[in-house]
Amino acid sequence: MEELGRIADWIFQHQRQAQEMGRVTDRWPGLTVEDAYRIQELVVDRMVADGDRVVGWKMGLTSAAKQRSMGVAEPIYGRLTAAMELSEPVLHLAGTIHPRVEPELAFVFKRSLGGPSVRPRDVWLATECVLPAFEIIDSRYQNFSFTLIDVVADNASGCRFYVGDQGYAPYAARWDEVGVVVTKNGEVVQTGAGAAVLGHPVQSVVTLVRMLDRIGAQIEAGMVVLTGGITEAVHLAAGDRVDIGFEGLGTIPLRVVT
Ligand code: OOG
Ligand code: MG
Repeated sequence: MEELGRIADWIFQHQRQAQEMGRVTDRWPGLTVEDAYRIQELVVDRMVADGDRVVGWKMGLTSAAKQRSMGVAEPIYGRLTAAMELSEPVLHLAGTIHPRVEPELAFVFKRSLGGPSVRPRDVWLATECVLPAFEIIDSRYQNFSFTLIDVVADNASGCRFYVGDQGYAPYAARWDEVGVVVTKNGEVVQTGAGAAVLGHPVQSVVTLVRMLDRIGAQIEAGMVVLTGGITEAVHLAAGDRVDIGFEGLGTIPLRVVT
């Protein structure tokens, strides 16, 4: 639909210029969730036309705590591109609006994975490794405030992500039992465990694959999937030092600079 393309243009401009915007659902009432995912796809098409490349998927709102705090009652997915990936754990605030960081577990795939009836063991067979990671979310909506349709259209608040250097075999840990401690400027600000993500992060991948199947998409070999924030997102400001510790799997030190 032509209208969806116009909405995508509008969101794309705000994302590119890191500019806050009003809710899509206020400006264009009557959009469905399916429309919102289509808009998201069209926005990412524009990034790709600009020279970017899709490298994976992200799941969001996979924990009860996050659903409650954002006022959205179901998991969502978004698209990850090459330009979003940080090569070192340093966030430059230029090009962001009001960024927050979330500890996440990333899955990297050696084989494609799709279909309506994927099970956890199909996920493990297709997984090359699991890695500690973080995501920087930065909703383009004023006050980080949105409905399900708004946040889906805005690529699930995707902004940047970083995947640690050390990957672990799928069976190297009980991913639901991995504890996470987030320290900001020396103070513990969040704690959690892998189980916060739909009971077990593998369930997040299962859910993603089922959602993708509805639009005829899948996880491709070589892709990365962020399974969803393990704790509430932590606000970031210039000069912050945030240590994201994954029990027994190392700590990622994030620095925030202007
Ligand atoms: C939506 C994106 C949430 C996660 O991991 O839960 C997300 C938002 O809270 O802005 O990426
Ligand atoms: Mg996230």
